[in-house]
Amino acid sequence: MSWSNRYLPYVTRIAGDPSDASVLYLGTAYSGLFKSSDAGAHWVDITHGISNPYIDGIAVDPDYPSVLTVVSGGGVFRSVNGGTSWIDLGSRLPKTAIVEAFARSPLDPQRFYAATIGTGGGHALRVVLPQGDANGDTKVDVLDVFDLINALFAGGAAPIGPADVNGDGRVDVADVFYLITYLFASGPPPITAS
Ligand SMILES: [Ca+2]
Ligand SMILES: [Ca+2]
Repeated sequence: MSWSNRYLPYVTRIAGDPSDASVLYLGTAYSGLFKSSDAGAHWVDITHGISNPYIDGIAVDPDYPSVLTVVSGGGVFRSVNGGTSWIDLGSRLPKTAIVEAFARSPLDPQRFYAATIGTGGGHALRVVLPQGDANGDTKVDVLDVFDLINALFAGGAAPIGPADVNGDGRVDVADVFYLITYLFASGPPPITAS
């Protein structure tokens, strides 16, 4: 959707991609979430998959800018592909909380802080990714094998999620084999390094 010469929805949040100044995200009250890839000249509705169009908070991951975590009236949602698709992480905040600010911890990629009114004070949320979830979409499946191979051998970005599936402290080709064996040959499940 382009809204030039149209009614501008009530904007609740705006966020930018720290690695690309032309990429912007805009949250609105009741009209959903929009993305611009040309510094605001055009906007695309990327709400599909977010169950409530009232956008309370947007956190663009400072280390992985294609990872978005969004709070809407329907709960917390995560995208690992810049808003193309969304994973419902469930409602992790008190129902009465109204989020005023939402950000990822600078130290822990899986921890988020929400400042709220309505229940007072702030809340910490933790998005726990299972071991082996290399692409950070909260599931362990063949997409993680592709993500790992891409990162290790095809110049792709480092895995978003915990990719040391054999628990030896390194992410390398042994993890690819371990994950394939687990997924397709009844091998042992990913090991969480202690
Ligand atoms: Ca995954
Ligand atoms: Ca390993």
